Formats: sequence, structure tokens, C-alpha cells
Amino acid sequence: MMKKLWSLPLMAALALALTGCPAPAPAAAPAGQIVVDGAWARAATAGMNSAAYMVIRNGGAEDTLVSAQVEGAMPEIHETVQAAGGMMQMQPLANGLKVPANGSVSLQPGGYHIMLMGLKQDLKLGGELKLKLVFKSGKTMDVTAKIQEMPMNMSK
Ligand SMILES: [Cu+2]
Repeated sequence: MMKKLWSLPLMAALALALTGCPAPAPAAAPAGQIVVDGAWARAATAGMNSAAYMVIRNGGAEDTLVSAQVEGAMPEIHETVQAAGGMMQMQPLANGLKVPANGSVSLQPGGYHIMLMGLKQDLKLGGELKLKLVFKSGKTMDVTAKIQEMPMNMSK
């Protein structure tokens, strides 16, 4: 009898485990909150520059990423722009990076990024980098970026 009592919940749990798949990322951030997805930073060695990329989603009123803090590097918020002659150039965003209300902004190679100037330590492939994002509203967010290579189709 005990066996039978146990078997039902066990079967249910097994069925759930077998059919369950990862929930898709929600389209919008929870109300009033800022969330960060897919943070990664480019592998580099000490003395070089690197950059961190991510998607920032905002479930509240418009906010602005004004700065970032990283141990062992000087972060700057940059955008990549096409200069005269078709050359791609990076420049700091003096007023920060706007994150629209109930929207998102992507930081990616060839676009917005958090430049990591003057690395004091290696960013080793497969490792992690901790960043603190600071927003105009006063919100801060701790982000862990995975150290990865630049995707093949993005590198020159
Ligand atoms: Cu840059």
C-alpha cells in the first residue's frame, strides 16, 4: 500500500521533469524594475581594453545608465558611430545611455557598450566579470558578465 501512495506524486514529478522546458524570457521587465540579460565581456589581457555587452530591460519610467563600476578597470559608456569616410569610431556618452520606459536597450558589438579601459587583470575566457551599473534614478544593479570571445561575425 505504501508503494502505491508514493507512486502517484513521484510519477507526476517525473512527468513534469521530462516535459518541462526552460521558460522563455519574459518580453517585458517586471513593473518598476530594471533587469539585465545576457551580460558578457570580451576576453582580453591586462593592459588592454575590453568591453561589456548586455540587454537592459526596464519595466518602469525612463531611466538612464550614467556609469558603471568595475574592479580593476575604468569603465566608460560608449557608442559606436560611423564617422566621415565610413570609419567606425567610439565615443563616450556624456549624458549616459537612456533606457526607455517599458522598453529596452541593447549593448552589443558595433553599438552601445561599456568600455573597460586599462584592464589591471586578464579577462580569461570562461571567467566572470562583476559590474555595478548606476542609473540616474539612483538605482544600482550588480551584473555578472561571462567572459567570451567576440562572435566570429562581429570581429574584424
Ligand atoms: Cu568603446
